[in-house]
Amino acid sequence: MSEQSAGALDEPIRVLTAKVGLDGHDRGVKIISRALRDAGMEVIYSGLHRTPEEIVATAIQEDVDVIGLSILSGAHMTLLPRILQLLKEREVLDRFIVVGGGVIPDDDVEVLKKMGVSDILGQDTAPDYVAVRIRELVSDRGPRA
Ligand code: B12
Repeated sequence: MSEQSAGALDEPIRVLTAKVGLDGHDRGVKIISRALRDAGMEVIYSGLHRTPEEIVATAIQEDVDVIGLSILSGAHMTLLPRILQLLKEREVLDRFIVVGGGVIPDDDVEVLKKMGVSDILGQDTAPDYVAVRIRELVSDRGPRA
């Protein structure tokens, strides 16, 4: 997608769904990817075992609106901050909405939100609600600069 069209709110929302590290739990991310696609979004699924560097490079290259990380390994307090740090280093933190899902304790959710993760939708979240929430976050952001 060109930089021009990425700014318009009537363009389909582009989402990178991703698995980072050794986490092999891919049922949730596949369900969410399908639900977002069914809701009219353009979804790129990273596949398993990506590095934070690969996720950031793919997000930039694919010009997505949302980076959606699915983490059930317990490594969320390492991986999510690392991704935020890489986005910051590349001066693109403001360009992306970062959301998470998986097995993430409530206390950690609060800390991660303070660090810059827009929302975390964990176990038992209805897939349809994930699509609604992502639409809401993109709409709150407004057209891209
Ligand atoms: C099924 C399962 C497995 C399957 C995975 C099959 C697969 N291909 O996915 C198998 C048997 C392979 C497995 C293996 C292991 N597992 Co396991 N597994 C589970 C289990 C029982 C269910 C996970 C699941 O599929 N849930 C159903 C899906 C639909 O839910 P979900 O992924 O949470 O997704 C939902 C939300 O989180 C959210 N969501 C998910 N992703 C995203 C992304 C975005 C962007 C958004 C917005 C939302 C979102 O939306 C989804 C819909 O509601 C959980 C326990 C549990 N209750 O979660 C343990 C669990 C995740 N496993 C665990 C462990 C420890 C392991 C093993 C290390 C065990 C071992 N010693 O071998 C291995 C690791 C394997 C690996 N390489 O990673 C632990 C993790 C502990 C932790 N995080 O601290 C858990 C929590 C069990 C426990 N209570 O101890 N596991």
